[in-house]
Amino acid sequence: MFENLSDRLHEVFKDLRGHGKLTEKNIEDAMREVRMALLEADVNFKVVKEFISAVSEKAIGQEVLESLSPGQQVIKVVNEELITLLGGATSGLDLAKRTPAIIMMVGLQGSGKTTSAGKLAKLLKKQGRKPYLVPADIYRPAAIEQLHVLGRSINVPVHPSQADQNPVTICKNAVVVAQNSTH
Ligand SMILES: Nc1nc2c(ncn2[C@@H]2O[C@H](COP(=O)(O)OP(=O)(O)O)[C@@H](O)[C@H]2O)c(=O)[nH]1
Ligand SMILES: [Mg+2]
Repeated sequence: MFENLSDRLHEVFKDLRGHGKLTEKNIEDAMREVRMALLEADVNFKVVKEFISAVSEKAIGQEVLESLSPGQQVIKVVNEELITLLGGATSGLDLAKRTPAIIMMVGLQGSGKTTSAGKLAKLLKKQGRKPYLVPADIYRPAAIEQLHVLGRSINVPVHPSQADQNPVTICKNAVVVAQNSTH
């Protein structure tokens, strides 16, 4: 998202070389681009509205730092506000307690569980762990197949769940498979 935003802001500020203050007009143009980038990333419109007003308030009248272009400076403010919005502190996954460590993804249909499971598996694999993906959504058509496709693309094994099985049974069986696996 930041790369996309950088390009957009570069366009907005390309005529504004050198230093000076960020003006209301610059900010307004930049905020239009920020708003579009956030909405395109599926951020809730109310959150976007509050976010834009917080960033505008912070950015208007700021001296442009010697080392930054006005566009970069706005990106900096946006970045700082995004960190505030998402919560400044992050904590890692606590996977050390038991083997296999189990992560259950819970959420409404279409909220991004399968996609996030794939991303997590890829990350954990990179960290030297041995993820095992377990599709347990027997309701959404092709949800199981979707995880298999993802698993193949990141080279992570996927449990052979069947849509006519009970999700609890699927998960219990999968834990046993993971316990006995040497992959
Ligand atoms: N823009 C965006 N789309 C996403 C993200 N995560 C998932 N999606 C898309 O949202 C749709 C539903 O995601 P999926 O992982 O299948 O959701 P699930 O039903 O909870 O498993 C798919 O079209 C995904 O490509 C994300 O972080 N950003
Ligand atoms: Mg899914």
